[in-house]
Parts: sequence; structure tokens; C-alpha cells
Amino acid sequence: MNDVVVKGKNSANSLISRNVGIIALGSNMNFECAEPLDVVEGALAALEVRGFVIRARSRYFNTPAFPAGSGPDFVNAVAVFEAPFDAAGALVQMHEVEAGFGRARALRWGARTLDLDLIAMGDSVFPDAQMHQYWRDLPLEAQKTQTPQELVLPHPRLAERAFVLVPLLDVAPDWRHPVTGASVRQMHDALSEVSRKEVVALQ
Ligand code: PH2
Ligand code: MG
Ligand code: MG
Repeated sequence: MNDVVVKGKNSANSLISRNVGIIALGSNMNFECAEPLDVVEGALAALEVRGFVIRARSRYFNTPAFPAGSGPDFVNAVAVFEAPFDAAGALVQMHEVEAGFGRARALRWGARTLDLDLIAMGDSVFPDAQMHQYWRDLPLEAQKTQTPQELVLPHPRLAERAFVLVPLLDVAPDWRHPVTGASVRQMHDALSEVSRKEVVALQ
């Protein structure tokens, strides 16, 4: 998952630096006539139009909203992508895609038509290892009032979220967290069985 360099299709000499990342997609609210599954599929297509190359996509999963009782079930998926953007550039594109699917940023953990989260970008650690540990260790109560103003990568809640780790097992089981060293499979296996079983593949 380090930065990779691929040769441009049309020129043997042009080297285009592309970044490999992981994105999590979720929806638990219709957008116009589109149901959550269609919204997530549509979002992947919209990202591709914007230059993301989707290398692998997980199955789609039905997942209970976190925190429990905060809204309808989600459809969640994750994808591995390559793109000509750095993390900040990818986020700008992702926010525009969210806006295109009617996402209004209101409640922290409310129902949403489309949620796109950047989970990781190569082995990048933002803002740095020490601040990363601060956000990772933040107790749940404090998470309700404190939100980072800057991008934190990998996503600080990654190791706790069955709705990200179960789909990730489909596409990147051996990817390792650049701070903790834990693989996706190890983080997944450390979740409670109850939380893993709540994440159910569609069809
Ligand atoms: N995203 C959230 C809050 N809660 N719950 C599930 N099941 N899936 C999500 O994608 C999700 C959530 C905020 O980003
Ligand atoms: Mg989210
Ligand atoms: Mg989000």
C-alpha cells in the first residue's frame, strides 16, 4: 500500500505518481429515488469520473447504525483505489461527491444519504504518530465533544468499526496499520463476535 508509480498508458516515458488508498462508503437514507445501495454504487461511479481508479470493492453489507439506535441500518462497503491526488486532494473530491448526493453536514452521528470516509492513504500517518495516538485513545464520551480539526489518517476509529473491518477483509486482509502494525485480519479478529455478526453481506 505504499505509493506506487505506474507508467502512463500513452507514453512509455511519462511516469505518473498515483496514490493508493482505502475509502469507506455508507448510506442510511434515500437520496431522491435512490435507495442506500444505489447511492453507494452511484458514489463509486462518481469517484471514478473524478479520477479515482477503483482497484477492488468489497461486497455490500447491511450494518446497524453506530451508535446503536442512532438511525436506520446502513449499507456499507469499502474500496481500494488509486488516484492522482494526495489525501487532502482526495478529501476535496469526496466531499464534492457527498454534496452531489445531497449530503448535508448536520448531526455528527445522524442519518445521512452518503458518507465517504478516507480510511488510509498508503502508509501515511497524519498529523503525526503522537497526535494519532491521542485521537485513537480518546474515550467514547470525549469523542462526543472533541473532533479533530485536521485530517487524521489512518481513520482513528478504524480498529473499532466492524462495518469497516468486515468489508475490508474482502479486499485488503493483509494491509497493516502503519502505527500499530496490526493487519486488517488481526483488527477484525479482535472485534467481538457479536459486532462482527451484525455486519451482514447483502444477498
Ligand atoms: N457512519 C457513521 C456513523 N455511524 N454506522 C454504520 N453502521 N455505518 C457507517 O458508515 C456509519 C455509522 C459516521 O460516519
Ligand atoms: Mg463515517
Ligand atoms: Mg464521514
